[in-house]
Amino acid sequence: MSENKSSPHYLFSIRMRAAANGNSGHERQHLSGCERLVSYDQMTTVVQNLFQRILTHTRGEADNINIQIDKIDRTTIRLIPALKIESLEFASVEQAHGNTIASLVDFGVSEIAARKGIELIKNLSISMRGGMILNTITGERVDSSGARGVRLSHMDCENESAFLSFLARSGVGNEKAREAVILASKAASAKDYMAELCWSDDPYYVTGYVASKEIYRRLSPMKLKNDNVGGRVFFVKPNADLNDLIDFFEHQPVLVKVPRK
Ligand code: PML
Repeated sequence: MSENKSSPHYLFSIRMRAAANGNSGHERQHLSGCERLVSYDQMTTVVQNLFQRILTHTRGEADNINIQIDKIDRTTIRLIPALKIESLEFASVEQAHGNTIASLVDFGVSEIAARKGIELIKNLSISMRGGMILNTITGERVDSSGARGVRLSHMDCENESAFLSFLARSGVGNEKAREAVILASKAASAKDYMAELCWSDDPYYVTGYVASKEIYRRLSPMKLKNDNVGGRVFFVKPNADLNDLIDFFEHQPVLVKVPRK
């Protein structure tokens, strides 16, 4: 890192990924990933914590761990609002998926596209690093990122303690949900975004969510326990500028701001 690294004018984007070698020995299988955007003073602790998490994740042993740190000029960071959190519990995956479809339709996604999103995640044989982008009307996949998917990056909350108390007030208290609310809030602030659907690839974590431009609706169970495949789908307007959207998802630094108590 060059000069001025501890200056308040900069934050640091920390990205950590764990992967396993595929059967062929060539293709890497995504195991776990995490993102933070922190000050220079916080960096050592955050890197240690993320590293610890990557080492103890539940999806198998890593053959490769990649850590990338980039200095970010604060003037390039956009401040965006957090989505409002709701949580719903269901007796079965089928019921949760039924509500998922109704929620997505409510958020402006066609029923065909909503069903397609669920099927695409259900039919994955291995988890993707990023998400798939679908046309919100036809359900057609419009990105060309293949099995990798489009990964959102360069994001965090603006104020850690305010964010944690916002999560607690919303009845949420775990790291997965913390990261997912930040990711979904960033996605929701993109121009041509309509909605998102996601459930985790953690075999012990069965809560997923649907999100709109305003709401982050948690639904449980979105899959059966011991299923280690999950995924993420973004629904976008039919005339979306995909280059612009993907550039925003991957590169635009954002900090998520929560409403005051
Ligand atoms: C993921 O692991 O990326 C998905 C996390 C889903 C979190 C759902 C929640 O508990 O709010």
